[in-house]
Amino acid sequence: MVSRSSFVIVANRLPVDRTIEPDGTASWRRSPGGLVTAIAPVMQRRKGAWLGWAGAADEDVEPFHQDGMNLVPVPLSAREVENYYEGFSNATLWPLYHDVVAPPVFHRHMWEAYREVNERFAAAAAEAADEGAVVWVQDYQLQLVPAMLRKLRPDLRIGFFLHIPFPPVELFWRLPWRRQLVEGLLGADLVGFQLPGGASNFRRLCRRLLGLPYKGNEIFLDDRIVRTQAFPISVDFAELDTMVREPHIITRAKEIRAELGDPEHVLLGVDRLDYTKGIGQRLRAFGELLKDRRVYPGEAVFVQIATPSRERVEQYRRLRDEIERQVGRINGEHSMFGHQPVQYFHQSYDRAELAALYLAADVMVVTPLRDGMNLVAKEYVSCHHDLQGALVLSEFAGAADELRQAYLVNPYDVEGVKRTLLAAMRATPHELARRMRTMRRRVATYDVDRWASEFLTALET
Ligand code: ADQ
Repeated sequence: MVSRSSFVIVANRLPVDRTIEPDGTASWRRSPGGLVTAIAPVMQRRKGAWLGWAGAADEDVEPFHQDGMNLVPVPLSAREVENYYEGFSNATLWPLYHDVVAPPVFHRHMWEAYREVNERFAAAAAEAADEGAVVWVQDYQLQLVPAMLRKLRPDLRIGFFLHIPFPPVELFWRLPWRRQLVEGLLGADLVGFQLPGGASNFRRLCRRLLGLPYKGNEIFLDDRIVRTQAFPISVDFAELDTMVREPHIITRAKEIRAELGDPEHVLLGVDRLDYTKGIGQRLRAFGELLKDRRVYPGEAVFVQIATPSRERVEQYRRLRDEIERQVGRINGEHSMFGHQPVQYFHQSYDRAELAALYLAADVMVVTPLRDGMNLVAKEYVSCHHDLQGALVLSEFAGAADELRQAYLVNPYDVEGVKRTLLAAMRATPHELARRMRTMRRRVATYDVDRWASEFLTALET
């Protein structure tokens, strides 16, 4: 029996990863990432509970305490991981919500698994929440939970936040289970999106699909009102800003540049290896600049960090092969002894190493074909109190709404990306400082704490 909490987070994953110590014992470590950092203080204050999958299939883990949070594991079988997580969440919803940049699959057995797992999360949340508690459901894997939970526990205050884009009606319409998903979300009192455009797509959809009237941010159901609103997520600005001033990070950034052969320009990409991130597009532009002799090998190095991601999904395996072939081709054509123009790493890094990389990079290249927000862009800005460094940012990333002073690009326009990369490499320190100063003001003000507190204030009033 779990003790009941007045504040409950429901997310696909728990905010901890299991690590195996050298002596073979297992322990839990808090996962890196803004969501946990932002929510942890609220959790500690309110004796909160966090429900989510612990990360291993076919395993029952008892609820446990970590960093002042009650963690409640929700089990998944290997089949459910395959059909609910890799299947319906990542092979149906993910591509559909990202402009169908890859074709989504529509399979009934995956939908069934999605529905069943959502039921399980809703039942677990109903069990963990105290009378009148606030429950905050996260992201596209759990869109049915709000309505399922309301049915079990009408006394709760339910919020939902979607971390990825909400697509236009014309794309969403393809989904055979469109009605169930929309009704699932409407179980919440407040549905949050990254951008106002996502919120208005959702309201239009509710009118077209269910004939529901709306006015401003509010959708009118028979017996209640659902609020829809944008809450652009952000990063822990202060943490990064402090970190990059530490001597060991500064030294590490210098080391990285030296290890790369002290080129004039270090360009950097940091992404999960995902087909929405436009990694191929940016490499192609850089490769062509070398080929056209507008950039000389030795003058610039492109460091691409690609975190392993969803490796059991077919499209991701193919993407990895494509990117690695592309890197091989560019390096094959343009390397010199002791110098490779593209340095590619299919690895994860800790926060300190990432901060040193951001600090070392002259040009941060963020070119998703579609992205809910993109935290990497905001992390880079947080790391440049020196007011140097250029951010090249896709118009299709949510972050472009706020970071208007970035070098904005259309990632589908290769010539445009090439021109913009050159402009970013050749900008004067004065120009860089002008842009960076404004972007930093924005991220410092709207940091991840503000995101969480604005959402919760809106949910509770
Ligand atoms: P993601 O698609 O995962 O997030 P992003 O917002 O860029 O994309 O966040 C990635 C995070 O992982 C960043 O904090 C980054 O530092 C970290 N990371 C990336 N590569 C890493 C590596 N090699 N080693 C260690 N850490 C690495 C989804 C949505 C986004 C939305 C976020 C938050 O797709 O649009 O911004 O959720 O809502």
